Amino acid sequence: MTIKRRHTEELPEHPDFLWKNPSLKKSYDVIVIGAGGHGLATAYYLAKNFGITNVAVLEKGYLAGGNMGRNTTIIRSNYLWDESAGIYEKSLQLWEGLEEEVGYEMFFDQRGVMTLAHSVSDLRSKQRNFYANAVNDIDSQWLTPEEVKKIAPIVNISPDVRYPVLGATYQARGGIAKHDWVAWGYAKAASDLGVDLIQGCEVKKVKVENGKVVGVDTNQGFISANKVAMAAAGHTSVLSEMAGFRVPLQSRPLQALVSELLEHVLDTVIMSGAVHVYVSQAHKGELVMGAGTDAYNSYAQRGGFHVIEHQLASALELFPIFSRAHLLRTWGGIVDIAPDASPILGLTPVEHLYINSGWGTGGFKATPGSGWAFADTIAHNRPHDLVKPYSLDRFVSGHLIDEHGAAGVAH
Ligand code: FAD
Ligand code: PYC
Repeated sequence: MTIKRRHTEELPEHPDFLWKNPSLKKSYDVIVIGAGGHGLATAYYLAKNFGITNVAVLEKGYLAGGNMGRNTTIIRSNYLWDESAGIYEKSLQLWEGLEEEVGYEMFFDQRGVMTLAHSVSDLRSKQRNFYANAVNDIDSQWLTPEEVKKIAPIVNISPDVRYPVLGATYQARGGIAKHDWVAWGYAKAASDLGVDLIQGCEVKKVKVENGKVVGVDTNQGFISANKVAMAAAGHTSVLSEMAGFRVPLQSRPLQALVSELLEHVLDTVIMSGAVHVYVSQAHKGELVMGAGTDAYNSYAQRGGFHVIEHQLASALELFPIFSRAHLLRTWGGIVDIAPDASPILGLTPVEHLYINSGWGTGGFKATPGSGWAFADTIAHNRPHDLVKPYSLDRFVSGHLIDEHGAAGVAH
């Protein structure tokens, strides 16, 4: 097999409605901070499922300019613990009907996700995951190296490499979607239902009176609200401090890259924690790859080039064919990571202020499920059952949900 450059038609440009800021009102029922996937999905489900349409989504930059437009779009629900199975599987089920529901193309493509095992301990931990998925009715298969090769002929399954392929889990319902289109789909649907999407509006202070949120100070002045929902991945600790409490989150750079456009060589998604790479081939033909987080905290939305270099060197061992591919661009996003690598969701110590954070390296796949369950939590002012395990209290009670092993990416 050889790798060949591809010349393809460009996808259409950004839809027009994205550039039209509606005028900001003085008061809203709900303000959502952050127009990433989670904020937009939350606003959409508030309007759609609960008829709450006096909602503003405030975004300091532009819509989906944060992690939502920077991720590698891997979707799956094959996590280890029951709590994770609950929310990620709900999310995957929503993905399965989402384009039809919101009436917008998102290029959702269930091409399967395979996670490789390279050592005896790796193999045991992946098999543990595989059995846990079976117990939770999450579809998953165990693949031998030969079966890996059959699905993805470009994988090197030689036993003579540093990290030989010993087996893999495979979730056939997993896959990818086009992240910016997902954001635009949710944005358009929310906007059509009456939600105001305000770009260039930075929240500078969360205003609290007598223990209850009353609104936010922004670069466009004070806006009052009955309820405020934080969906500002990477910046949740900053917002929480504005409201007077602290959260156990670290903000870390996570990088990814794409190659030039290539003819099709890969029909599935492949992840390898040990080799430190995950890869899929986008619809247009770029190879989309990422690695683990950089080792320091930052808000700079970029990372160290040595991380990318290391990642590509490792990738070549698994995919020798990539040695002919050219790098087109690299970028970074800032993800917020909790000590157990699971999200923090639900109520906060401030009345009517809600938190949606800590999705770390894995929140794209959770976009529909998170928005759906968060909207329900906000509408009823109590955590939805899927949200309950992810409360801030778990760092006091000790009921952690350690998903480091299933994160797919080193934290
Ligand atoms: P964001 O898009 O970051 O939205 C938060 C928004 O809040 C931003 O737009 C920001 O500008 C805004 N904001 C912050 N502070 C303020 C303020 N004070 N006022 C107003 N607005 C504010 N997940 C997966 O499931 N699969 C993957 O393959 C995957 N790959 C990834 C690869 C990379 C390189 C990165 C960076 C992330 C990846 N993720 C992946 C993780 C996923 O992207 C995130 O967990 C998820 O996008 C976070 O939720 P969000 O979309 O709402 O965040
Ligand atoms: O959570 O599956 C994941 C993932 C892959 C790459 C980054 N996150």
